[in-house]
Order: sequence, then structure tokens, then C-alpha cells
Amino acid sequence: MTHLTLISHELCPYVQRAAIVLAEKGVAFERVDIDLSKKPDWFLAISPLGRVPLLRVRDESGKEAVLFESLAICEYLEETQPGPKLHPEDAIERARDRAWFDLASGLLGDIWTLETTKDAEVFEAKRKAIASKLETLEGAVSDGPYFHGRAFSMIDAVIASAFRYFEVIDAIRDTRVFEKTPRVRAWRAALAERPSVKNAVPKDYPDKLRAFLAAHDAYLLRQAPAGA
Ligand SMILES: N[C@@H](CCC(=O)N[C@@H](CS)C(=O)NCC(=O)O)C(=O)O
Repeated sequence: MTHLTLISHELCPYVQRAAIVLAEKGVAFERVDIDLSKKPDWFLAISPLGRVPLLRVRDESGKEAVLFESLAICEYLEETQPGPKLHPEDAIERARDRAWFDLASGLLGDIWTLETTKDAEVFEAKRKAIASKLETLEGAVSDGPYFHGRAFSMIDAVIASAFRYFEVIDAIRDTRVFEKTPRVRAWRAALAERPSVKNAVPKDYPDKLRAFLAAHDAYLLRQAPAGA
């Protein structure tokens, strides 16, 4: 049997994509979290870009391959692993979803800056960019509960970690990025309840994310109302 190891970081949103796909497919895997501020030598030796996630794939003969980039890993899992197919059967829908992956990754980039910037203007620009991307998605999402309706699919796995950030961010300071997007709000709520999504991060994820924000002296925290 093939042995899969997901090289991870506890907070990484890209890692969560692969963890969610593995859980949806019911595939056993080992997860190894590393400290990205002190990348181990063994990790640097096998990671072409020095980033997580990596997926180590060891076959029955002991031969090992290392995959990198979250979307490539998700596509590999979809092609090779048992369990439900996560991509739509229709080629047009599949192609569109892959196009939406690009927006989802752009959203993660915007959120990274929103949570790490020390600058008020940058924060506001990113807040607006995120709201605008969510408004674009509002026109594409189904009646729910998931992106394509009743079946959970790859686009759900790819975007869930972006939505999760706002459980912590909006508790500190309401960014109102979901204000004009009722369908995306409902989609986000459905994803938050999905076991594969819940279990893609440790139980103390909110505390760890807050500690990360504090370590970055984030504008988000500095501007938080007293007591938040
Ligand atoms: N495009 C990559 C992004 C992965 C990424 O940026 N991972 C971050 C952690 S969330 C990382 O490993 N950063 C370490 C670094 O850049 O030094 C993917 O989809 O996998």
C-alpha cells in the first residue's frame, strides 16, 4: 500500500487543502508539522521551494516521490486515491473550478497581507480587495450548501481555509468583508461545519493564529477595540 506523509505547518492554509481532500477521500496519512522559522535540513533537502505542503508518496517497493504545491497535490490525490471523486464530472465545470482556484489563491495572498501588515492603508486596500473577490464569488456559488450544491467538491476544499481565517479575524475586528455576500456567507457556514474542514487544523488554531498576529505586531490587533 502507498504510504502518504503530509509535511505541514499548523496554520498553513495551503496545507489545509490537502488535509481536507485526504479526509474527504478517507485516506490514511501521516502528518508531520514543521517550524517554518527553523526549517529542518531534511525538509530543505526535499522541498524545491522551501514551502509546505509537501506530500511524500512511498510505494510498496519503498520508492519515494515528493510532491509540492497544494493544488498539484490535490489533483494527484483526486487521480490516484479511492473515495468519492471531488471534481465535477462535467469538463466545463471542472475547467471553471480550476479557474476559481486562482481566485481562491489570490484571496489567500490578500488575507496574508491583511493579517500581517502594520500599515492602515495597506490593511484597508486588502480589506476592499477581499470583499471584492467575495462579491465575484457571490455570482458563482450555488443555492448551497456547497459551491456546486449538495455534493462537496474540490473547490470547497480549496477555499475553506480562506473562510476559516475570518473566524479569528472578525472576532478581533469586524472587517465586514462578507457584508454583501449572503450566499458566500451561507457557503462559509456550511464549510465550517464539515468534519474534514474542522479537523484540518489543531483544536487550538484560534490561539495559535492570535499568537502569530501578535508576533507580527499586526495592525489588525493594534486597531482592535479595547478588550478584544
Ligand atoms: N503556492 C503554494 C503556497 C505554499 C506556501 O506559501 N506555504 C507557506 C506556508 S502557508 C510556506 O511554506 N512558507 C515558507 C516560506 O515561504 O519560507 C501552495 O499552494 O502550496
